[in-house]
Amino acid sequence: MLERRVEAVEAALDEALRSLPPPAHRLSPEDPLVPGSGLTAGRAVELFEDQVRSRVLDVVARELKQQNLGYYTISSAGHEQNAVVGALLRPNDPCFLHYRSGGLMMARARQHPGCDPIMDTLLSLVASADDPIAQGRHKVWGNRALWVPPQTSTIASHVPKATGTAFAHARARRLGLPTPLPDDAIVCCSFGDASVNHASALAGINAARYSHRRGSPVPILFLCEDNGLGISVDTPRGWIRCMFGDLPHLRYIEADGEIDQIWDAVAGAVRVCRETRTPVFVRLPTVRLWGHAGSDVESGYRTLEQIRSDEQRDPLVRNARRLVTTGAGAPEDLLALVEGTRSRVRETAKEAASRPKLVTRADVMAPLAPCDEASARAEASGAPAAEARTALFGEDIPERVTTPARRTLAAHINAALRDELLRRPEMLVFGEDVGRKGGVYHVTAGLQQAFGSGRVFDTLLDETTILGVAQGAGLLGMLPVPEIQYLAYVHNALDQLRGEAASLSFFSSGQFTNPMVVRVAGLAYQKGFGGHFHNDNSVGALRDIPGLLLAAPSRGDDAARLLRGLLGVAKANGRVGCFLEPIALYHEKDLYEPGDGGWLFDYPPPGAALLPGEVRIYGQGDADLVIVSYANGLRLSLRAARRLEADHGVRARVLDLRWLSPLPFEAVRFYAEACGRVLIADECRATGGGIAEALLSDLIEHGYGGPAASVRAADSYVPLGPAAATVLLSEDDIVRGALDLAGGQPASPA
Ligand SMILES: Cc1ncc(C[n+]2csc(CCOP(=O)(O)OP(=O)(O)O)c2C)c(N)n1
Ligand SMILES: [Mg+2]
Repeated sequence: MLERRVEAVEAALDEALRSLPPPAHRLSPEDPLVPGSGLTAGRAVELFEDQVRSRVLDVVARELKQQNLGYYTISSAGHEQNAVVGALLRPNDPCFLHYRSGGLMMARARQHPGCDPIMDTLLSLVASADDPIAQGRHKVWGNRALWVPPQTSTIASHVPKATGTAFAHARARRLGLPTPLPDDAIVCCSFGDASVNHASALAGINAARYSHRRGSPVPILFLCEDNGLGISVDTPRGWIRCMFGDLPHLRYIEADGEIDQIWDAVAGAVRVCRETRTPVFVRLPTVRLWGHAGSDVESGYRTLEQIRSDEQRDPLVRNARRLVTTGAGAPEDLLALVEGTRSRVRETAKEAASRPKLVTRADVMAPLAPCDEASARAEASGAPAAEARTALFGEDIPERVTTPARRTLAAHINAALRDELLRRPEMLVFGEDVGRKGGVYHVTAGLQQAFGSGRVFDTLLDETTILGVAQGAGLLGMLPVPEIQYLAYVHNALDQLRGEAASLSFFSSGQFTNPMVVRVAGLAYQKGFGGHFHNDNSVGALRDIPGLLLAAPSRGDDAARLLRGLLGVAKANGRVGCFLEPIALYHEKDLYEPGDGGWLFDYPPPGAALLPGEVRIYGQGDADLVIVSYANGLRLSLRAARRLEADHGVRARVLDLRWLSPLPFEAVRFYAEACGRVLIADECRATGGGIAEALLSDLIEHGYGGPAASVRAADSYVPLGPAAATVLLSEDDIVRGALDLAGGQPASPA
């Protein structure tokens, strides 16, 4: 049935072109298609060609699938009027595209003589390693030269970063920072009519309006390709206009009618966006031909009459008629164009199908997590100029400060951020309450006063937007350091990290990157403030993200070094990193006894940095076991180690992992072998973080034969008040676990 629909639509176009009478008069290419329109006859014919290319690619995608040569059949058929947008934007206006924006892509490629969009699309359809954007990792619209970053299949997830890119471009201009784009560039973001209801889309559109309301330019053109359907569910008639047609801080334009009317409407929208730097929403009515995708049996939820009635609205037939009746083209020429495109695309498809595929795991994963250690170390170990530091810190150069002699973790992070902001003009710090208030825990206190509200700023209350801004800023060459106020709220916007930020390099073969260091305040043990959401002790969702770096300091001086390391790897290798700051240790001063000041440390001067894999070991060689831990658990382990020695004569070394993803397996193996017994003290909930599991299985798989065990938090949400201790990992748990392992006496019961 479906194939017959493809044939029927193809035949209807041919039939229309064969039956149209020749034009009464001919326009020259420079003539307006109709009097008063900005669309010339020549451009209109080019547009038609772009649309036919897109259409034929859709047909051939299905043929390739039937021959088991292609892997993707979601088509742009019926959406080809979006080519107008491709023609009216400049090739350096970044585009974040809907999967049906094929016409737009064809028209855009026309502006770049080096591009062969037919071959590029076919290579993507057959998942060839020669596909110039994803090398076969996904079928996407994407092209480095055309400023089209690849999009994932997650509908609407690209909207926050599109807004972020528009925002970041304006912010760079305000700060006088260079970007790869001209000053008057605008961003385009297309999506479907059902996708617009998604939280991510609403977040992105809201953020654009909000920023505009606050006086920040946000030059973004939202393009809603409205076919009235989301797979099988129809969008209520008039819904898009009703949702977006009359909103402050968003210009709304309908681009409907004949091709020249669409052209003039879109030209107006682009002009408003470019000149006024305001968000503009364009609704482009379209029709969906041939179901959602090749595998979708549309007749299961729509009648043949409905399907046929949509086919009557084929934009290609409408445009062909307009070209002929206006005199822009002769029917036989347009028919020849269609037929010529069909044979060209089919020939090219044969060639594309013979091109190589990615065959090795190494090739597939090459762009996932680039790590050039030398360049990362060089980046991480730079220092601001001495005079600049004197101007910033005055007498209080952090490593020379005598009173207070040493600093808490929060103060170390604050000082390290200052040093990095000082030497990196492209670095931005932003999030909820980070500016005027200086962060809920005062970690960013004073940064806005020192570096200005252009570089250190409060965002609206939406984690999705925060990470969208980070992606946009990273994409344009800045070094964003967004803050997520609590670990629990990362989950709110996890897709922006998991599906988008961390996957960009993979799906663009390393051609686009969005370096960033996401600061996250997290983990448990806060005294006097609590409940689960401020004491979330699971990092499983972050450790699960391919290519994401995750570091968690246990002490202040390491925090400064780790932060520098993450920034270095982000800057040099384009990586996405997460810096998990243990809230309960932010202001902790003591290690063993109240007032001992054992958890205050000297500030490591700029230049001292830690890269992935670098761990810290406490204690001397000759020990009965090694306790492996991190963050709060590390401090608990040091306290437990002192009790083990004093009360039981058991000598423990303590290893600080520092890096939770990737885990420093080799170091753990080394110290496990050296000590002969290993206890993992994992403060994450038992099955939530995967740290203890991963380390223990790695030891077994690598032939470690000695005793090994773990102590972990309970598999529970964290309750309020003192009851929290019932589910969290405790010092007693570590002592007991160590004694069990070392064959000693159990500690006194908890
Ligand atoms: C977050 C997410 N949920 C569900 C899907 C599955 N899905 C793919 S396309 C689609 C419908 C999208 O409709 P619309 O936005 O109108 O775009 P259209 O396909 O009609 O052009 C759905 C539900 C998805 N890709 N991503
Ligand atoms: Mg739709």
